[in-house]
Amino acid sequence: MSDRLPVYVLNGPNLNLLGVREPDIYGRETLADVQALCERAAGDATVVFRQTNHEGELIDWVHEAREKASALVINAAGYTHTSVALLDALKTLTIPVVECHLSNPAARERFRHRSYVSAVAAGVVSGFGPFSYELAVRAALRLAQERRAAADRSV
Ligand code: CA2
Repeated sequence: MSDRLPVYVLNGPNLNLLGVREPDIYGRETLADVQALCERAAGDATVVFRQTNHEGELIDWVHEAREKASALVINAAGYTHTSVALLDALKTLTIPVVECHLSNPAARERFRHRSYVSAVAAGVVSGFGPFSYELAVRAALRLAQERRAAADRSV
């Protein structure tokens, strides 16, 4: 069994409707499909995959990740563009954070161009549909592994 902490993949509001509504924007794959993709991309590593429609719950999970995760992938959905509270929570993390989006917010309406998550993210993956998650999980695992290697070197 691995002694490594899991990668957390947290999803914000309305992403539970993935594959059910607006397939022309967000595609036909469901959030369960995206979860399976993340688990495959993680290989031996464990993925904790969650979705909520509630800002406070998302923030509670970010706090939980502080102690229990090796890295965080987050698609905060609409809260990406609005939530200072989420930014404040993310700022308390010392683990790597990878921001992830299905669509490319920079190519959409102006109000989607600002991201409060980007300020604390090691990197952003957007615009590739569910494949964004695969790339984001791989990046998060790589960053977590680099952190472990650096910590091992310093003892
Ligand atoms: O592209 C992304 O992943 C977004 O985070 C999705 C958010 C949007 O507010 C961001 O600007 C970009 C919206 C998530 C809503 O998801 C739905 C999925 C299916 C049907 C309706 C909404």
